[in-house]
Order: sequence, then structure tokens, then C-alpha cells
Amino acid sequence: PAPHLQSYKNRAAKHSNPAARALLRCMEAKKSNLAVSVDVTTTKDFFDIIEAVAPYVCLIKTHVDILEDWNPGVTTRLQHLSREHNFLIFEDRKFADIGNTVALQYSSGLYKISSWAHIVNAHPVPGPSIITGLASVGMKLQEERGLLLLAEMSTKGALTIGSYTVEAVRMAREHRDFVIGFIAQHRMESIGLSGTDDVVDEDFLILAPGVGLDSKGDAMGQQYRTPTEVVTQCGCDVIIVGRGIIGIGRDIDAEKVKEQARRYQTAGWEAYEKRIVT
Ligand code: S5P
Repeated sequence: PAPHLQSYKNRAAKHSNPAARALLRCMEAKKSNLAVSVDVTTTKDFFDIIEAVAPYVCLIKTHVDILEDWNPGVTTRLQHLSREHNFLIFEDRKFADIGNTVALQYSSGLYKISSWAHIVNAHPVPGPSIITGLASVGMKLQEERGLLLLAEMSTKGALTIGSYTVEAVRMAREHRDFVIGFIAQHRMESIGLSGTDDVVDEDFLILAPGVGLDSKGDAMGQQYRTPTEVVTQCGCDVIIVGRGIIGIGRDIDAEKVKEQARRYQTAGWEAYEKRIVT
């Protein structure tokens, strides 16, 4: 059966990339396909949220460059929490430059992303060299590292459609050792690629942002769908939730955040259980 009809557990046992394996194992162990996007600007809020949601998530998604008081201790503490609470770390850096530049942005600078983020993502717009650039850093480390390509975006009017998405999938297929999947809104099979190549042992993870239970969008083009639409109907594997869980107010209410995380975890898992056949 196609990957999305199989359990996370079965897929974990077969996957060739260590980061994908670790994520799938964690999803199975915690019964969670929930990634929380911690889009806040102070390290206090950042860790208050992570500590509140940690038991309910398989993945924490960060934008470390929006933290006003970032310091190297932040990523040390984040890695510690990742081990303690069993979740992976995804820095949503959206690389988009030539191979040489993205390799430097991934390995160096203030953030040294490759030293702590299990997963990063990249826009396919520069072509395959963006993958080889990032792989020249990530694949050299003896660590669990993987890359997601942004094949589709969640925003109104996004240009990630048609042949762009098709070519993104083609690029990923050429680099299956490092590219573990896509940021997308649907499984790629559902956009007309299935059967065009030898895809027998292919298992790309689909991580879908733009998920909300109470809202259809924001004032800046974001569009939300429910976990049922995303996971059961569109075959995505991980739901990425930001403001639906962390809220939009100024003060973080850890109890509310926890309650919402639990709610999305349950919704995501039930949507997955409705989908799998093995
Ligand atoms: O197409 C996309 C890709 C990404 S990675 N649409 C998105 O919204 N994202 C990210 O997901 C975005 O950068 C943000 O961090 C998160 C969605 O946040 P929310 O508050 O709208 O749930």
C-alpha cells in the first residue's frame, strides 16, 4: 500500500533516512502527529510554550531569527528538552539561495543551524543545487539530519502550483538520501505523479502548515484547514500548528496552551487512525 495507508510504525521500520526514522518512531511512541510552531519573540515565551506542549508533540518548529534575546544557550536548552521529552527540532529557515550560500547559512553564522536542527526546509526555486549545497553540510554530520522541500505553500495566491510542485517532487526523488519529504498541502500522489516513476520504496513525509480548528485564516493571507481535511482527506502526515495553539495575545497562558496542544494532538491522531489500513 501507499505510504500514507501504512502506520507510522511500519514506515519507521523501513525508512532509510535517520531523521525520518526518528520522527516516525517518535510519532508512534507519543501518538502524536502534531508539530507546534513556536513563533514568539522572547526566549521566555519560547521555553514556556515548549515546556507546556512537549508531552503532546513529535516536533517543535522554530524561527530562531525572530527571538530578540537569542543566545547560544537557547539551542543548548532546546536540544536538552528535545532529548528529555522525545521530540525533534525543525528550524523553519526556508533556504532559497545558491548551494554555496545555503551551505554557509546552514552551518555557520550566529545560529549554526546544522548543529542542532534535525530538520530544515528549502524552497526548490534555485533548482537541485540547493539540495546538494545543504546535503554537503547535513550528510557529513554523524547525526539525524533531513531536508524538506516547500512544494506547496498555505497562503492565498501562492505560486507553488502546477509544474513548480511537480518539479519539486522530481528534485526530491533525485536526492532521497537527504530529502525526507515536503512542506505541502496534499500528498504528492494526489497531484498526479503516482505511477510516473519507479516509486515502490519511496516514502516522503508530508508536513502541512495552515492548520486550525477555530479559524479559516488571518488578515495576511494565511489559510487554515482542519486536521481531518489535512490528514484524513489530503493524506498529510504531520500537522503544523502555530497560533491555533500558542494564541495571538501578548501573554502566554501555559494552561491554555497545554489544553489546545492536547486538543490538536487528539484531532490529528484520530484523523490519522481513520486513514491507515496497515
Ligand atoms: O506554506 C507555509 C509554509 C510554512 S513553513 N505556510 C506556513 O504557514 N508556514 C509556517 O507555518 C509559517 O512560517 C508559520 O511559522 C507556521 C504557521 O503558523 P500559524 O500561526 O498560521 O499556524
